[in-house]
Amino acid sequence: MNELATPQAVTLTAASYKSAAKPIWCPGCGDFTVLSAITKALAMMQLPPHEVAVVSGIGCSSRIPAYTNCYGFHGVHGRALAAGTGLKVARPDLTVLVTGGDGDGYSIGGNHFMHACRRNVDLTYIVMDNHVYGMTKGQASPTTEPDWDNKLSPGGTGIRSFHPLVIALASGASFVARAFSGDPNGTADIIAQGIRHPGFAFIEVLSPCVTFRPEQREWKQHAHPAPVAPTDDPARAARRIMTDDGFNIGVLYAGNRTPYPAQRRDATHSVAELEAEFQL
Ligand SMILES: Cc1ncc(C[n+]2csc(CCOP(=O)(O)OP(=O)(O)O)c2C)c(N)n1
Ligand code: SF4
Repeated sequence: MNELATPQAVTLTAASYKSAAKPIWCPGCGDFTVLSAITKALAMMQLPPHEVAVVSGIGCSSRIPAYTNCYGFHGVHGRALAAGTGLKVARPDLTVLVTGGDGDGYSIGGNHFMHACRRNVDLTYIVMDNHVYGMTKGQASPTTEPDWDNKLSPGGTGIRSFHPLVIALASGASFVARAFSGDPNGTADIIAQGIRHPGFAFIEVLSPCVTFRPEQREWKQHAHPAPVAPTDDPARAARRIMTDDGFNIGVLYAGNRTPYPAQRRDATHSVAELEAEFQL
């Protein structure tokens, strides 16, 4: 009698999460290491690719879903959180990562950002912040320094920068962290912590645009581990973040708000019935 072979557990590595598509980012772009950090984090957690969905908007950084072999959704500029939140509420069994840039998330998508923090749906939002619109060739974004002088905004915009970490805290995010793409292992660890944290986890990754902000290559000299352990007190976290040098890397706030209680429900109407209601 033939004995049935015992199924062997397959160990997933970072490579298990990479698709065959070759990234077309500029050589040296920080987004390469953010992609590696995401795949490392998923491997650390041994999450099967078909149980993970990566959702994005539009921008260089928003190309991430195509480079993984998880479920992916490359949507509309600024609407990644709307799609990701809806997906997680409908399919709470999936691990949902939402990825994108500072233009996508804080400019056109700024309203969704605040309300996603407030809703506290259990997903992880990874923003590759390079303080510029990379894909559309170097316009100022909400996180651009007011005195950044370039040919599209000569003399600088003169407009105060948006502070995403404090806005996330004030809006109710339950996990707030800053990472640096130059440290892929540290970034992977922070992403894994964000995935494990119940509720909306916001991870701002400083990710240089070497083409339109070549001076950001110097960020590697400035980035340093946050000198204190994460707090669960949002007021203390806000004070620390408002007064740090912008390069404290690590989990800065890990709170305990109860996440939005997503529950899988069976559809009450078919698509055909819904379409019928809109017939003219
Ligand atoms: C509705 C809409 N408005 C504007 C654009 C043009 N657009 C594409 S990407 C982008 C900004 C990208 O910047 P960011 O999100 O910071 O990503 P990066 O390319 O720097 O990674 C803009 C304005 C668009 N595609 N759709
Ligand atoms: S333009 Fe900037 S953000 Fe876009 S791929 Fe090149 S370096 Fe990266």
